[in-house]
Amino acid sequence: MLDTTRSEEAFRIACRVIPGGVDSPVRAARAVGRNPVFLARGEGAHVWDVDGNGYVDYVGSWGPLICGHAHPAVVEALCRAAQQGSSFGAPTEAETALAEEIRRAYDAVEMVRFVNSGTEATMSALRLARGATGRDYIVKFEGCYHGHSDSLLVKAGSGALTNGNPSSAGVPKEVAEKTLVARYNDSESVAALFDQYRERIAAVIVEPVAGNMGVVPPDPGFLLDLRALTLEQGTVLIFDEVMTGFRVDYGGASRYYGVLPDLVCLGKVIGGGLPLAAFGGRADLMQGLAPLGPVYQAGTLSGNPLAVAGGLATLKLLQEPGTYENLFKTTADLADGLEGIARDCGVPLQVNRVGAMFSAFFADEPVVDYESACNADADRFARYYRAMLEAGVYLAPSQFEAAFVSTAHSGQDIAFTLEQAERAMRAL
Ligand code: KE4
Repeated sequence: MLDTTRSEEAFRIACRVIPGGVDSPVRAARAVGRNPVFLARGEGAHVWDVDGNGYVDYVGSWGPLICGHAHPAVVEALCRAAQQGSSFGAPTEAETALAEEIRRAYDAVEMVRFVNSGTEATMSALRLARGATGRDYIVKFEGCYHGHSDSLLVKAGSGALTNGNPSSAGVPKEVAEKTLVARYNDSESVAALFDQYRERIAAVIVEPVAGNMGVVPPDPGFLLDLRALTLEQGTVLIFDEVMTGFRVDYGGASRYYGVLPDLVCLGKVIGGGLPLAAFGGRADLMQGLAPLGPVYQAGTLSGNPLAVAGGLATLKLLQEPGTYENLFKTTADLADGLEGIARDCGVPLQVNRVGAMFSAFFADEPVVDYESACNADADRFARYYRAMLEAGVYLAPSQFEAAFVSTAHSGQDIAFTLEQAERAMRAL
């Protein structure tokens, strides 16, 4: 039995001063029937909680730590930057360097603006699209999550879905009704909205690989259909690559699937574990931003030197030869291993994987959209989650989240994980 005495005490104290004891709802682990463990340290592919229990980590801070915790090159870059000062609120050459690296990696990106979170990136990209087109309606997809700005907390995934409130309270009706919801992997549902709201839709925003209903890859042709429909209608196509960016390919899902959006939102990996995100794309759109254009967007800590240093160090590591081949092989070995174990144990399991992210759904049928994701057995997942945590494997505490592999995950880590998964599945 895992001794989590100190975590329980820490959680009790936190709950007195932080709502739910957490600064982000998914961390509360309410859907998996236990209190969260409080983490104290991370190194490579491993984390340790305040009771000293060690775990192989597949959350990686929800995606940013693609090179593992406390990578020496990232720590060194952060220390070096910190010694020069933590923030200036003025332009720095490092921001330009990171912007140029993103432009080099992303075929769709001509200009970039840095912000502090994925929420800010998607919120700003939508405002830019509305400003550029003069239109108010936007299209998102059921089960996709793009952060917690008002327009996007409609039929959202991730924690909103996990906690059973995909459409949040507190969003004015007038705002929510401008958000049209289509079905992921269903181009017809998008075409129908375009027919109904002809030339009134400013933007379509999509996770090119859905990660917030669990991992659901795009059907062949789905992204191309969105590209064709939006081009025809003069609608801005926004790829939300906050999760997939630099994770499914160094050029993101955009390069992986060969579809160019008008705008792309990035986050997580590009900050290397510090608060940094970005939106970028066509120069003619991006030049609509203040101080050049009429669309206002700003941020005290945007492009923060420490976060930029973390991002530059991380992207440098990702450019090392063989990095993505190894990441994808490690992910495939784990995903294939889980499928094999489930088959041997007679447990219905669907493992969706793209690049270095995957989800194991306790489901009889393939998970190809929001509806089939919701049919997965969340209770069985909860039992699996608790068994894996007890065994020293740290997973995202929700069936509707992705698991993330890093360059730090070793063959030994994968073997250990599969051993524990077999024990857990035999007891399900
Ligand atoms: P942040 O505002 O949390 O930095 O990013 C929002 C966001 C935007 N777009 C996508 C595709 C995302 O996955 C996210 C955030 N992802 C969640 C995990 N599914 C963050 C974890 C959390 O909410 O605590």
